[in-house]
Amino acid sequence: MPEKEIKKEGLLDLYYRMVLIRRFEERVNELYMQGLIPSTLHLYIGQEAVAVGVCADLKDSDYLLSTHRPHGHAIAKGVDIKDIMAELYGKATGCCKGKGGSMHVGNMKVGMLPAIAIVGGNVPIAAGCALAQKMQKDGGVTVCFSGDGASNEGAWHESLNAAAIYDLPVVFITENNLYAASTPFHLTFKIESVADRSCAYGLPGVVVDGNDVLAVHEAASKAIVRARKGEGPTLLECKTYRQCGHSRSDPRGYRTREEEQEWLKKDPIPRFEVWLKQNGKADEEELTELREHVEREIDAAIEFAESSPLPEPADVYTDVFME
Ligand SMILES: Cc1ncc(C[n+]2csc(CCOP(=O)(O)OP(=O)(O)O)c2C)c(N)n1
Ligand SMILES: [Mg+2]
Repeated sequence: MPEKEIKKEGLLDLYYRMVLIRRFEERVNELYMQGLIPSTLHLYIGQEAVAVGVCADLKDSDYLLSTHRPHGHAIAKGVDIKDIMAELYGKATGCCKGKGGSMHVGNMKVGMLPAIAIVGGNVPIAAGCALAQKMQKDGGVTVCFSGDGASNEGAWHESLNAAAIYDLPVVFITENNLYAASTPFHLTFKIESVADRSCAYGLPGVVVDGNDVLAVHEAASKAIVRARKGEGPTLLECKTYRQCGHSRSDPRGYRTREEEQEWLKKDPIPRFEVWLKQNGKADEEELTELREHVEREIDAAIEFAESSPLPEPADVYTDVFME
């Protein structure tokens, strides 16, 4: 693993955030299976190193655009897990007052636009946010997460081209988890990497091991610095794997159990744990303490969501249409 100069506290924070995302989703999945959470879920389990590595250097004033798989992005950007949990329960205290649900979590106070579930639909909006930041000269950066599948949408190409010609302060992150729902990467791409497309639009294309949080962090930091300096956008492709099905009730017949086992060996969390210990950055006691802290935080979030009220019927049209 490459090591960007990160102090011990920062390294432990990377670990803590990845575990928080993982355990949040595992607990949410249990609640969903018990019928306590309505709607649907797209779990981010296995991809945590991408969100955490990218967001570590962002400020609340920087923007983040997310997808139908947004819990990890939201937690990494600093959206309070109580607000996310309440949103998943459809409660009035949720980050979208219970009207968005899983696929639209976000909070502008920490720079996360409510997530957009139209595949590729967030990418032009990211370019627009970055154009605003450039015009306002506020030094802000936009990061935009999308999947391998999204990079076959026309809007993705138009947005990268526009961002490149205007040198916009945006980092496009492709989370290549090898599948777009049930469609494998190799059936929809004649090239090895999505990042190879960057040369068509004149921006740097970088490929990184998306299950290595330090590698992601190092690559994302460089792209963010470049964007802040006014040098333009970067396309950062993180090669990763979603460990669960695409969404609820996915029997995963389009991939083999052997392939899944191979990727489990590269699970970003145990991998980073080993690195932390081998490099004398943390011992088992410290990591256990962090994990216990995470459980308590999630317990509190569930309690908050369960004890919160549902939205009032009279508020059904509030915040829905532009006044
Ligand atoms: C424009 C559009 N087409 C289809 C869908 C249905 N859909 C939701 S997620 C998804 C797959 C997206 O794959 P990818 O971009 O690789 O993201 P991943 O699910 O792997 O995170 C599809 C087809 C949608 N939401 N929007
Ligand atoms: Mg995908």
